[in-house]
Amino acid sequence: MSNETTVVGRGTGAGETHRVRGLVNLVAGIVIVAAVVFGVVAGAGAIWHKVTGTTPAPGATASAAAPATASSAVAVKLEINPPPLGGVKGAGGVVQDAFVPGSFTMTVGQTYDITMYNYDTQSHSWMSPDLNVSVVAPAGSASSPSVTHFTLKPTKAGQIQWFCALPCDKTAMATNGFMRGYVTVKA
Ligand SMILES: [Cu+2]
Repeated sequence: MSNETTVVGRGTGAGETHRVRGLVNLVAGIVIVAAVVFGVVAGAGAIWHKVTGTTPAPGATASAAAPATASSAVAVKLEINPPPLGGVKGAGGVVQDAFVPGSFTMTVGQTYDITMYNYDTQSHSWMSPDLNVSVVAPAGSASSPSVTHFTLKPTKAGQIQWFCALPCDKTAMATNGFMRGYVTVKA
């Protein structure tokens, strides 16, 4: 008895399920077709974008070849607490931690090969987010400075701040020309 009721119930349910399933299949079919069409269009768009993005214009090829014959990197010597003072005299004649030079003039597009000598017995760093540089100068000594190389290439003109990002001489860290300063980049 309970079996028969179950069969009737199942039959009715099967009919409804069939209609619903038909609708689901129709919707699914539309979604799949739409997805395929969209995928093909998007794929073609991506390929087109890639091709146009990597195809150099005749003018671009000519200008890209120019830097190869341009002047090479300019060497810059950067010293931290150089002898004989072991720093630079600040306010009141007190010798403060300092990078020498503390300010620079550079040119857009020129590469600078910087050699940093640290005569201090603690580390410092030369950091400038706008120049995309963050370099640590490990501790050295007055007789044997640590030597660190890095390059930078300014991409835009302006007054750009640099600073030592490691905790050191508080006054120097707050004073331009000591543990912070500016790079004047000319076009
Ligand atoms: Cu410092």
